Amino acid sequence: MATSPTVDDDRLTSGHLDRLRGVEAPVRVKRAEVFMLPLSLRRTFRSAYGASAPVKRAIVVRLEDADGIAGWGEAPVFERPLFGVDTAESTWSALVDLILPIVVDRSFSGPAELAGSWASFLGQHYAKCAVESAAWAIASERLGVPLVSLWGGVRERVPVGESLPIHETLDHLLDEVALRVKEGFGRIKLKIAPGWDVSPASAVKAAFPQLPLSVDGNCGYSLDSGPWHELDELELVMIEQPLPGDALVEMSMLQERLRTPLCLDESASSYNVTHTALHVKAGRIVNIKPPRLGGILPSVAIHDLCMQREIPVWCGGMLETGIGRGFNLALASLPGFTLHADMSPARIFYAEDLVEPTFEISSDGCIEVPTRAGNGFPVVRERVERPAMRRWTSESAG
Ligand code: OSB
Ligand code: MG
Repeated sequence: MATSPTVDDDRLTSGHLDRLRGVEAPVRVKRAEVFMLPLSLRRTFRSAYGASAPVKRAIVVRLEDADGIAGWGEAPVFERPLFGVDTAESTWSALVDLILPIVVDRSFSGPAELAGSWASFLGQHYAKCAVESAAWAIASERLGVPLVSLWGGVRERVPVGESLPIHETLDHLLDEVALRVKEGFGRIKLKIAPGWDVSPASAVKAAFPQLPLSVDGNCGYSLDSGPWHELDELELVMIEQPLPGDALVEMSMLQERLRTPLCLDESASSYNVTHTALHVKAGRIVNIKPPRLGGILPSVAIHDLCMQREIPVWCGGMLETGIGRGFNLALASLPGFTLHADMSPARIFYAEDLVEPTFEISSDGCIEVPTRAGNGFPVVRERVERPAMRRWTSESAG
C-alpha cells in the first residue's frame, strides 16, 4: 500500500489518485454474480426529465475472490437514457457480455489494475462503477482497512443535504422542506423545470432565509429560455446543470452572466470532459458521482484536479441503496468535498434498504463515514437474491 501522507501533504499535492493506484491487495475473481431486482419507489421522483418510473430496476454485482472474500457494488442505473446514455438493459449486457468476462479468473495486484482491464472501453459507466466498487470492497476487507483510510479520507462525518423532486403544490413542498430541516438536512436542493423554478425557490427562500438552498435544472433549459436574472437574485448556493450536458460553451456564457456558481453534473461525464469544462469556465462547482463517471478512480482524479484548481466539489447521488451510498460516503470523506452531499437515507425512497444496519442522519445534519472494512454497510444477500428478476453467475456463463 502507498505510504500514508499526512493531511497537509494531501492538501498540497491532492495526490489521492496516486494513493488509490498504489493500493496493493491481490485479487483473483473466482466468481461473479449479477442481480437485477425491482426497487419500488415510495414516491414519484419528478425532475426536468419527467416522472421517474414507479419501479427502479437496480443492478447489483457480487465478486468473490479465490480466498472467499466477497465485495458488492451497485449500478444505480435508470430505465431510460435521460440522465445519461446507459439503461438497465445496456448495463446488464455490459456487465455480463463485456466487463465481467475479462475480469473473472484473472489475477490483479489491486483494484486499479482490475479497473485497467476495461480502460479502453468507452462508456458503460454504471457497469464499470459497480465492478470497480466491488473490487474496492474486497481490497478493503483483505487489508482490514476501511475505505475511508484506504483512500485518504479526512472526515469522519459527512454533512448532507436533501434533493427534493418537483412537488404538486408549493404548500406540499414547504411542508417537506420543514420536515427535512427538522431531520437535520443542512442544505436543500430543489429540482426545477420550466414552470417550477422561481416560485418554489423564492417560497423556500422566504420561509427559510438562512437555509443553504440550491436548484438543479437537469438540462431542462437553454441559454435564452431560463429565468436567470430572477434565480441569480436568490443567493442560491449553486445552480446545478441548467443546460444540456454537452453545451459547455453555453454553460460558460451563462456562468459569465451570473454571480451564482453553476455546478456541473451531467456535463461532468468523464475526467477529460470535466477538465475541458473547467478550462472553458462552464461552472465553478463540480458534483462528483462515481456511477456517472465510471468508478471511484475517475471520481478521485476529478477530486484531485478540482483541489488543485480550488474548485469545490460535493458528492451527488443516483438514488442508490446503502450499497452505493457506502462508497459515496467514503469518497465524500476526501478533503476536497467541502459542500453538502446528496445522501438521503434509503428510507426516503425505498421501503427497505439492501443493507443492515443502514445509515441515518444525525440531528446536526451529518452521516457517519463507515469504519467497517469491506462494504461500508453489511449487504443482506437475501434482500438482493429473493426479489431478483434476473440473475447471472460467471460459472454458468460459457
Ligand atoms: O441530478 O442529481 C441529480 C437523482 C437521480 C438522477 C439525478 C439526480 C438525482 C438526485 C437525487 O438529485 C440525489 C440522491 O440520490 O439523493
Ligand atoms: Mg443533478
